[in-house]
Amino acid sequence: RSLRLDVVSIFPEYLAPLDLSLIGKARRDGLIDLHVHDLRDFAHDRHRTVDDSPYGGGAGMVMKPGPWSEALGHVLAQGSPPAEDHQPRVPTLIIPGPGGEPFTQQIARELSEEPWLAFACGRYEGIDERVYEWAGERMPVRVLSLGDYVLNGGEVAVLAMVEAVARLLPGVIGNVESLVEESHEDGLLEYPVYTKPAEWDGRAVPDVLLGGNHRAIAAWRREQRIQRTAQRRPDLLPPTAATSALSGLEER
Ligand code: 6GU
Repeated sequence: RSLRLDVVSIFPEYLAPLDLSLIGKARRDGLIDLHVHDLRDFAHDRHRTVDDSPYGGGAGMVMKPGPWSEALGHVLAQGSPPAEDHQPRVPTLIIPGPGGEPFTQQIARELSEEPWLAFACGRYEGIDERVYEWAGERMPVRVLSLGDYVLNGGEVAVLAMVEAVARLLPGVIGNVESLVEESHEDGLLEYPVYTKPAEWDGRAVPDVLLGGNHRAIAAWRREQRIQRTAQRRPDLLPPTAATSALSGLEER
């Protein structure tokens, strides 16, 4: 089974990195079937116009609905071959945007279990709201944000989301163990890692890691994960009483 991906953008070249590295290998191995579409191919005027000024005034330009419905209609039509049972198959449409639901590891997991994902990359001040309605009447739609900052368009977000999803597909990452012992898979950040030499620049690798006491190493790593999460991402931890108990810090 392979994951079909369709991406619609006015900058299809922005998606070129998906030819590289692990994702490129997954495509060559047939695990990912990626199709990038140029939104301007679905604008039929001389200048291939995809944007216009906002009704009601305001800064910037808004993406016109017509090219979007044509592009998404094209994706729907030439998408997946008809299923055995003749049930119409549709992609889940992801629209990246800073106003979306936060994209998390859990969402990456959910998306990695679907057969077909489409991505609509907005630019400018956004896409005409009626496109969300039109698409929502035809396929599941999720508006997803990478975080609380603003990018110029959805393309970089699609690169991040496709990478997060693709590496969860069976066969994309050789070492399956490296997938479970990771930040955000179990709610704690990762422990610090070290390699040779045992002393470098006057800095020693923590003794416990050189000792070969696997119980002690596991306990040290767990403590490091809790400390690190408390310091950098306190929002990920349960309320403090529970945390102190977890960490063995409670007063006796
Ligand atoms: Cl998903 N898109 C855009 N345009 N900006 C963002 C974002 C997405 N996530 C954070 N900022």
